[in-house]
Amino acid sequence: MTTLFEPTTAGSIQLANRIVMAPLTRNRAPGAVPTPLMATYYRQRASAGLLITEATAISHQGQGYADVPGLYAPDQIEGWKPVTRAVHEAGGKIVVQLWHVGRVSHTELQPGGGAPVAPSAIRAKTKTVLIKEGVPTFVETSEPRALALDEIPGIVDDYRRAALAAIEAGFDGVEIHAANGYLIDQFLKTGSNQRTDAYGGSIENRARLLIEVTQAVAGAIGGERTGIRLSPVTPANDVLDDDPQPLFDHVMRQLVPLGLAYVHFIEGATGGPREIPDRPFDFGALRLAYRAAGGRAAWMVNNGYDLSLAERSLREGADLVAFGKLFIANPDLVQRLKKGGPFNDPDRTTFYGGGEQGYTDYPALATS
Ligand code: 8OZ
Repeated sequence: MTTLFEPTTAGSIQLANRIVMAPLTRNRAPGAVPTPLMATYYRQRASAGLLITEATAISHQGQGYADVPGLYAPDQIEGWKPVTRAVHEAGGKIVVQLWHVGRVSHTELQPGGGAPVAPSAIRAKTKTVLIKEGVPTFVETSEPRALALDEIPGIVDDYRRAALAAIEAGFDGVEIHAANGYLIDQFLKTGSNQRTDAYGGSIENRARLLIEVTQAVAGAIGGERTGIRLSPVTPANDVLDDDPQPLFDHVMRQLVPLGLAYVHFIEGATGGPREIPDRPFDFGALRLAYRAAGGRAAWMVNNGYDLSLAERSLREGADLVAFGKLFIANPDLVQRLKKGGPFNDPDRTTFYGGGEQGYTDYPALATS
C-alpha cells in the first residue's frame, strides 16, 4: 500500500502528499526579478505536497547564471509575492531554495566585474550561462579568489537576511542549497577546499560554513521552516571529497539539534546515475545514524525516481520524494502518478531560458 499520496508534515509545514517538486533552474527571471509567468508555472504545479523553487541567489555575489532569480533586493521580494500567493490560492506549499554559487560564476555576473569567490583559488572545470546578444550561451567559469576569513560572517548574514526576506515574500520556509558543487559544497569537500584556517582541513572545519549558515537561517525563521539539500557524491560542478561518508555523518549529527523541517538528498550524480562506481555511498546507513542520534527531520530523496522506486524508498524509510524532470513536463504530476500515467516527455531545449514554450504550455490530463 503506497503512502506517496498521504498527507504528512515537514517541520511546521503541512503537506497534502509526499510528492515534492525538486528545485529546477529555468533562467526566466531577467534582471533576477521573478515574473508573473513564474507565478503561473508554480501555480500549475501546486498539487505537489511541496514545491521547492529554482535556486535563488542570496546576494549579487551569489549569482552565477544569467536570468536566475534573487532574493536580496526589494523588487525581487515583491516579484516573489505573486508566486507564493498563487501557490497558496491553489492549496499548495512552497519554499525557496537559497543559493550562493561560490566559484561557479563569471566576472560578468559579479558586482563590479570582480572574480567569483571560493574557499580556495581553484577554478571549477564547469560551465555557466551568459546571455550574449539575447542568446543563452555556455561559457567557462572564471578564475575565483579565495575568501578572506573576515568575509565569511557577511556571507552567513546574507543567508540570514534572505531567509527573512523569504518569509516577507510569503514562503512557507526555505531550503539551503548545500549541494551540487556550489559555495557550501565547495567548503565541504577536499577537492575544492585547501584552506588552512578554521574553515579548512578537518571535517569539522570544512563543515563549519554549512553549520553556521544553517544555524543563522534556523535562528532567524525557525528550524521547523528550514530544509537543506545535500549531494554527498555528485560530480556536478567539479566537486569531489576524499571520504564523504564520515564527512556527511558529521554534518548530519551537527544538524540534529537544529530541528530542521527536512533534509534533502541527491542520490548519486545530479540528473544522472544513482550509483557511481568509484564514489560509493551508503545513504541508508546515514539515515539510520541520524535517526539514532535523535534527528527527526523529514527525509527527502531525489534522483531518477518513478512511482515504483518512490514507493520502495518510502517503505525503506524515506518520508518525501522529489521529482525534477517529470515535474517540468507534467504540471499535474500527482494526478498522473496516481493514475499510473501517461507522462509528457520533457523538452530539454527549453529547460534554460525562453518564455512560455516548454514552461507553462505542457498540457494537464483532460479532466472530463
Ligand atoms: C542546472 C543549471 C544551472 C544551475 C543545480 C542550481 O544544479 C543548479 C543548476 C542546475 O543545483
